[in-house]
Amino acid sequence: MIAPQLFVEEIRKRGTEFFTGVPDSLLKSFCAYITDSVDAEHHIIAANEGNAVALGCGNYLVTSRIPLVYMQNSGEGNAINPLLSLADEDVYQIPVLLVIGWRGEPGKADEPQHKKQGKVTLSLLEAMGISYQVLSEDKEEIRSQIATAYYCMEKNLSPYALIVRKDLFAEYSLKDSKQPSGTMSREEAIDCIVGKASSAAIFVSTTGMASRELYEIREKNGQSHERDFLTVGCMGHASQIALGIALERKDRQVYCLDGDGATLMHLGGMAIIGSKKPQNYCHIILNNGAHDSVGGQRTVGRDIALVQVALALGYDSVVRVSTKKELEDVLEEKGRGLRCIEVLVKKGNRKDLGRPKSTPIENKHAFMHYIAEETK
Ligand SMILES: Cc1ncc(C[n+]2csc(CCOP(=O)(O)OP(=O)(O)O)c2C)c(N)n1
Repeated sequence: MIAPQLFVEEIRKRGTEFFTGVPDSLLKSFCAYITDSVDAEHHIIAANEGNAVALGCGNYLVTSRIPLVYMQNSGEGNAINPLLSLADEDVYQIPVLLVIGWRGEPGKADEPQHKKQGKVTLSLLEAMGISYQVLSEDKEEIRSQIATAYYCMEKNLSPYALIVRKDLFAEYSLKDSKQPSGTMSREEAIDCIVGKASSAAIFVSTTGMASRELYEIREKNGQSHERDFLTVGCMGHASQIALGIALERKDRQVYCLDGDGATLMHLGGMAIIGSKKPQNYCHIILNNGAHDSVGGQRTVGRDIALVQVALALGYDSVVRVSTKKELEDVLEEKGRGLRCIEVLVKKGNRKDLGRPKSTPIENKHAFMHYIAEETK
């Protein structure tokens, strides 16, 4: 294992002073260390990985120093466009050091959504013409890998990737791990929403713990999972999956259980929801001010007025709640049209939280079968 301090110091020695990205569980210690050791002007947790590449490029344009952009390999997709049409050596020639967490590395056990991404992580870089190395566990070798990366970036003026395997970084805990305000856990809030919803309501839940919690709540209640679409991958898109469903099935109430990080990742989707105004759509944003599922790194979710954004984008009714009683009361109100309910929740999850026992394909079949039977 490698101390994140050692890695970051080695990078800084080569002139990098700007860090941005979207957190990943494999990069948890690395993210915690830069949060503690880099000032807030020079470490920015971006809304999505494409934004992070662009932000890094902006910094380069005025400093000529190579920025570091970190991400989970799931974020490669978001980053492709700015990597190929901005930073690429055939376009603006901007060197960017990518640090990519390799979930789903072939041969290692992981969730289905990570397995596919893990399989294509390196070949996606190859297709983009981005050179890379998989980081070694040996300190001296890492130093020489970093030296090679900087040599290539400076010579070719193009991005370069360092790939991080599971358990590469030694444990480092964030010094400031303050809890944001909130009385309920995310799981308690979901339990309450499921309890108040009609048995025919459809749920689309976001990436990370929220989907796992929804699954476990159904198990606990002895309910089936067929009304739930668990968005296990594809972070930031649950609200649009729910929109696609809600527009076609106006006879059913559709709840989107979103996270603040996921909402911010593709915030533009809310404008489309607001413009379509599905009256059967309830957008619930479980706001813990953090990317809780991958280590609790801060989002700006608690610094901005998400419900005011929803209102400005055309939602009919918006409300922010922080207690179970407030949440129960708003869920009981009827006839509110397109709604956005922001629920302030605490960070953290149950330590013994399980994972769905059925596969995404089984879930999809059960969901589609249930909806089709209902229409008959
Ligand atoms: C495109 C992409 N980037 C990053 C990730 C890694 N990831 C999974 S869940 C998560 C955090 C989600 O945060 P939020 O929506 O606020 O929900 P919370 O975990 O706080 O409940 C992240 C960053 C991912 N799955 N996909």
